[in-house]
Amino acid sequence: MPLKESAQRVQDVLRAKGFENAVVELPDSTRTAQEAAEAVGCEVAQIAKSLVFRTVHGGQPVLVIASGAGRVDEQRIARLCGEPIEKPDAAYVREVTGFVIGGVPPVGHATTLTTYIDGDLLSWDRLWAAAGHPKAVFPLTPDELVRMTGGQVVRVR
Ligand code: 5CA
Repeated sequence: MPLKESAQRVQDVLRAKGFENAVVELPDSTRTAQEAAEAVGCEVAQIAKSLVFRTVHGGQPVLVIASGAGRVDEQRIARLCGEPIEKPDAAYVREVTGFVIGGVPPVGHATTLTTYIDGDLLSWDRLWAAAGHPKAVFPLTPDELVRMTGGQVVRVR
């Protein structure tokens, strides 16, 4: 089965960056971290979820790649950004990433996003991230996540 166009775009970006991780499309929804974990059979904490924020004053997009388990402390991210942040609407997420919520991947975005990675993700051998579509994901190691995004590993909670 060929991948959906948006999932294929993620696969192409991975390959172009020199990564061999394979995007898989599942019959069930992987829209939320919980659904993704059930669909691939892993712990929710192994899901690398992509949360987009916007800095209030600078209007800059910020990507937080967080473990699917637990909440991100927005105050912590704001401190890292040096200014308050807010949760943008779905249209903004689509605009800056090029993907719909529930499918926002860690790489391959339409614009450059300042990227922070949840340090909790580094304790797993294998993670799963969204791959451009609410039914598409790909497996990766924490090391690959850091290398492919160039993100800064931080404490987010
Ligand atoms: N495919 C799954 C797991 S790989 C996934 O993408 N999960 S996620 O958690 O990374 O993406 C959903 C996130 O989008 C939510 O955690 C939430 O922060 C954000 N979100 C959901 N609804 C909205 C909305 N209406 N506006 C802005 N952000 C939203």
